[in-house]
Amino acid sequence: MSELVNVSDLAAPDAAASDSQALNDLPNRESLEAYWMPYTGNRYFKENPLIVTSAQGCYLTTQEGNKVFDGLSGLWCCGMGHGRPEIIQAVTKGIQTLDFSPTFQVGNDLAFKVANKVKDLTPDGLDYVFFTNSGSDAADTALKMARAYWRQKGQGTKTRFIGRARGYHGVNYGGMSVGGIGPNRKLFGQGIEADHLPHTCLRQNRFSKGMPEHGVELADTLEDLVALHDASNIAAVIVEPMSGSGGVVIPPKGYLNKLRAICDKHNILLIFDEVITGFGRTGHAFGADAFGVTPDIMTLAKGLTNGCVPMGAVVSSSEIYQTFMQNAGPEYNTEFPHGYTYSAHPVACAAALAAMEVFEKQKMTEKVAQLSPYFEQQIHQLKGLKHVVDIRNFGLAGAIEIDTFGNEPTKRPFEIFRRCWDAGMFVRCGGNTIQLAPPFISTKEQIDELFNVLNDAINATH
Ligand code: PXG
Ligand code: PLP
Repeated sequence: MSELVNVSDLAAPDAAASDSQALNDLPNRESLEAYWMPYTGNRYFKENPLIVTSAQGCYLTTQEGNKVFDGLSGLWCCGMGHGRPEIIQAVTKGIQTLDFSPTFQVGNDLAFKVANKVKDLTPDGLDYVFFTNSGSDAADTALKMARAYWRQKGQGTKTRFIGRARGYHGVNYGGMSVGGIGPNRKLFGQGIEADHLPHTCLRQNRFSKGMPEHGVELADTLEDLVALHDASNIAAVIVEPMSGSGGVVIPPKGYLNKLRAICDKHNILLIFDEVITGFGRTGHAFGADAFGVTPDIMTLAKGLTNGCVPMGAVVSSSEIYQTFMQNAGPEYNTEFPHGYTYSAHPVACAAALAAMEVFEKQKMTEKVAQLSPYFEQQIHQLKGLKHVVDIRNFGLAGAIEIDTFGNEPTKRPFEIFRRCWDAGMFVRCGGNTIQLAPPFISTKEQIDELFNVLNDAINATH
């Protein structure tokens, strides 16, 4: 927090005043009813609400005035900490200058700057940037881009997608279909044509530090799917270089290189969903840099604006962009009939430009690279605690897999999450795991506190 300058003249009218206001205004049960909360057990929540009213640096402040360390950087999105003055200033100025401008057939000046900056930061070969509102929109945009690309190449039968078990690509129909987390799909009926590679959480990889040794051969299952469907029917493989929501699943050594090679051999596009791995989380700018493999298409969101304004992006190779340009007829024709009202929203662009500037100037990747060995050492101290069946980590991301209670895999993680919150620590429960992604600006003392609280919470859980 020490590096943050005073924001009293920029930040929300008066954070202290709004906190005391909130204290006088604790919600009653009825006032919580109308909000149908996302990915939440609404019935439990509304009887036991957790409500945040402000945030600064690494801490959230609750309605009751308690400080909670943000051990997941929001939802993996505020790696650089909350309330960054440079970003607040840019957003404030941005909205005063241009609140909205038409997005189709007209561009706003900041959009071009953001695109150029994203192009500069992402690996060579990823050169064209299409904007979306979220990671889910980015995933669906990438899938549509892949199908349309092949169609324009005269290979319109290449429509199938291959995702991976435990993968998460957001909640829209395309992303849901290629995703591999059962509970996210089973209520929603027919999706789009997709198969799934197996995940790489092998028993012999348990308690690996960083990239696991075993499992490179699991990439060969892609050959089996190619044999089943034929490459002439497959548009793309989509994976997170490192799965986040699926429980921080780190690619085995050599695995992503092998996926890349098999995709090249069969003329299948490779899409990396970098919504979580983008912008520093791995100790490199992108997962592609961390693991040394470049995809044909990359999706981004979250860290693009440090979470403060919704925005996503799809970054494509020149070959893909040029294929659209060459096949659309007269120059005034739309080449990609796709886009959102809020694609490249000027306020989001202002946030993204400022966030990327902070990301570079404050050397965020170096901060992560410096802190992650300590994070690794501390997270593995939890080995041996009751209920702990696996611990995985990479960069400033980690997961602790918790033994299933009867046939209720999510029960203990949920209990641990609530216990941690009460002790001033936000950790995420997802499936049978506790997930951690502390802010890049965390101190070693804060990491210690995170694991002390977690240690006690796990011990106290039945
Ligand atoms: N792809 C990946 C890899 C993601 O992690 C999305 C797409 C969807 O992004 P939007 O912006 O539509 O949510 C995500 C989002 C968690 C958690 O606790 C993870 C996400 C979202 C909410 C919670 O693991 N990931
Ligand atoms: N539904 C209707 C009726 C619309 O008019 C639009 C956009 O014009 C949409 C959905 C899509 O909204 P968005 O562009 O914000 O994704």
